[in-house]
Amino acid sequence: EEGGDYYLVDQEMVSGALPLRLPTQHKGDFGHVVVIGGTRGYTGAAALASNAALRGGAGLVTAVIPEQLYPVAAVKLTEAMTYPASGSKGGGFSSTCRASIQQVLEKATVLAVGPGFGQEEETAGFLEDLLLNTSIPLVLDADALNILTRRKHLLTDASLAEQRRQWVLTPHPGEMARLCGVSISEIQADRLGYAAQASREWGVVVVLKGARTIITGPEGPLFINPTGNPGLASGGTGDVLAGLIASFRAQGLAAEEAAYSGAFIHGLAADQIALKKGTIGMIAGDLLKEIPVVIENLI
Ligand code: NPW
Ligand code: AMP
Ligand code: MG
Repeated sequence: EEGGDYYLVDQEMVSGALPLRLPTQHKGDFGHVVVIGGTRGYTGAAALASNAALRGGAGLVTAVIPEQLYPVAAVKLTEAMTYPASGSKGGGFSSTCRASIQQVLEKATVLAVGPGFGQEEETAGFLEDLLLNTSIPLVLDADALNILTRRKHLLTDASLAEQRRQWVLTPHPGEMARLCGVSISEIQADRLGYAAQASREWGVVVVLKGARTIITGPEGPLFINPTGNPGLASGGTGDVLAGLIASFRAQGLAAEEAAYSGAFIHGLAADQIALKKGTIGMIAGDLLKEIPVVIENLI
């Protein structure tokens, strides 16, 4: 591996990063995660990310959903708040979205954008408008990453360099292949190399998912997450991870710390479930209830 060492994420690093709760603290002390996603066919992704943010300990969570789908999301989510964004005709996010959600953005500690976000041209316009006009810390996942593939300047323009220091990108190998313009097998053959290069070139924290997730920031070092198992190979588990990383970010962890703590706890939740119920038929929603138990055992 070019450029130096890597470390395994371990329990000590994660427990050292996690916030302790004092007896008098209230929900305002634990950050407000705003999840932006959940288009037609994918409202579950936004719900999973939102609930993961709550299970990770965030004080408040709001899911921003295109207005046509807002009632669906409001039924799915109880503890998380929901907020409609002005939609496009097709039910996706539109170029007028940012103005329509200004009130929510003002309250956000961190944004998690991408789970079930869609990648229509209008949606891409909204994401660009958002990225150009906010300095809020971001977790960018799924469709947000596919849009970045088409609007690469958002990852390379020097004018956004300062904001990008607050971004965590969470690609799976397919998304990483699109972002880097190579095949999935090329990514998998040099996971450490591609993660390091992307992180350095774009000045962001990269979480390259898949068995043995890699986490790295622009200044290094590289971390490898040892937790997790093939029970995670089912729809929605990545959406849970995005919400969990956003949760830790909202509670004051630095981008890199939130990223490796999220990956470690997400995998450990899957490992605990596997001990009790095996890996086959594990679903993303199973992780949600396990996350608080894992955190409790770590701190
Ligand atoms: P293959 O098949 O090997 O060529 P996409 P998506 C590859 C939402 N969801 N190792 C693999 O390629 C998401 O949030 C909503 C190697 C695979 O076929 C997004 O918005 C849900 N390869 C949207 O759906 C639940 C790997 O990538 C391809 C790999 C689309 O996201 C599901 C798939 O990637 C989903 O989360 C690995 N470890 N992992 C809901 N309930 O609402 C992935 N690949 O085409 O980007 O599609 O990830 O399903
Ligand atoms: P996504 O593809 O976005 O839904 O994300 C899938 C999540 O499951 C990521 O956190 C992956 O690291 C994790 N995952 C998938 N397959 C495995 C595996 N075989 N071993 C460990 N983690 C996995
Ligand atoms: Mg995903």
